Amino acid sequence: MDRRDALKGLGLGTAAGILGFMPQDHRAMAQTYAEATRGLPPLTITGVKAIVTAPQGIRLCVVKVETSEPGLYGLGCATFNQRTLPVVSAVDTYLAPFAKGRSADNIEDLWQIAYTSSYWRNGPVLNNALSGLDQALWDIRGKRANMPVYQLLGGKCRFAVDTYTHCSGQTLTQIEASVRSAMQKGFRHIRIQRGGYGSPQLSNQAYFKDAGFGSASDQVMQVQPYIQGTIEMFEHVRNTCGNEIELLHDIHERIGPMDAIRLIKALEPYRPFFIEDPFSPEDIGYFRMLRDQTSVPIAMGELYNNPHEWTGLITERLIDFIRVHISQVGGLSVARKIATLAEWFNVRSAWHGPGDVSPVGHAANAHLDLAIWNFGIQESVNFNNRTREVFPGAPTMKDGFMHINEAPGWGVDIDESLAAKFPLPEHPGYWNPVRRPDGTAVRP
Ligand code: GCO
Ligand code: MG
Repeated sequence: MDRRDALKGLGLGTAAGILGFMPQDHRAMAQTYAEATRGLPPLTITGVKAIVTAPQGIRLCVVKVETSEPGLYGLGCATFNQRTLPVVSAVDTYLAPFAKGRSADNIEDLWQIAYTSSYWRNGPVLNNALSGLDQALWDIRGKRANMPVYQLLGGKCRFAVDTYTHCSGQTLTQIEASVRSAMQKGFRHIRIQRGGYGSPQLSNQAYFKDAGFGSASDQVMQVQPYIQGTIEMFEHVRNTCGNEIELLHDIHERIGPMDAIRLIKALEPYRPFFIEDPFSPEDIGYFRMLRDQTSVPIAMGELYNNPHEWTGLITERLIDFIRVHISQVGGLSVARKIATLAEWFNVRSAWHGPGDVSPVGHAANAHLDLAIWNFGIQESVNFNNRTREVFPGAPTMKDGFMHINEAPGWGVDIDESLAAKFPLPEHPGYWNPVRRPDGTAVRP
């Protein structure tokens, strides 16, 4: 036998050995696993659908996942207020047939294969659809285990979720009154804004309108009046409401990076709890420059969809609060990984929690808030009665703390027939254009 035959023989022998070992023993091991888990009958997904409703005029989207166990279903938030209908299509036309018949037990596996089922990924529409499926599976898992989801994540690190509320006004006196009212309600953290984002009411040079550029409904926003007005606002609130209250502010990416750095440095004497969205996601490269120039804590993330947007900011310690919108990053399964990564760099949570998150999504925020050590602060909820009737068990507020409904899963349900009574508004939900005096579009 020559050398080549010998090697071939060895190779074939080895291959046969491996193959011979694998199928038989591997199948035997799988059989053992199935026997070991026989107590829990395998649960399969039998239905996935998007439910849209607008009890507060904001477009909410929730995904309902039904299972092979009669009556056992889960809910997940998939709310993308500005593009709701593409999310509905992503759920009903694509995710539903993909997920039906698959195991409802293996959440991470289903998340991973659904994530790549579109090949192109990490965008807002598909991430929201994925979040709806993911959060619904966590809801089901909690109901099956007869535990609130935070218990599945390791139990509580705090008795309730501390929150911040929004205060704003057109004038300093109005803002002060709003802050005093919030303090009386027990809030210890207050976001202060002078009018809308970028204080457009302080702008008066809408030259583009005189020139017939853009649309009459486009809003003008000048940089310096906003910067000066914000500094005045912090000074006034500190002078009138004291130094104990924690003050937050959202720049909402309305000014250029160097203007944002200048503003934040000017606010340092007023001790902001955090300044949010100093830059657009496209200007992520400025965070290091900001970090080198000020100790003001920074929050960023509500506009993020792609892991490359948050990973570096966390691992390079360039922000203090990670503020992703959990359904925009793909659901609880992603947010808990972000929280775990962030803990090692002492970056704390401040999940996005505005009106355009469903009560299911707010519950997911709160369950994760309860279970992680590196909790920072949570944007508070402000549901009207209609919303609470559509979503029984929605989180509640008391003395500035958010409380969840201590029930299996998220503790939030949906009354589908009532939800149908609050259809989406006709208007598609565009974010209206904001322009500089010369008409240049401002990133909102
Ligand atoms: C916040 C956000 C919101 C967003 C809104 C966009 O900090 O809560 O900036 O106000 O503007 O969620 O739809
Ligand atoms: Mg914001």
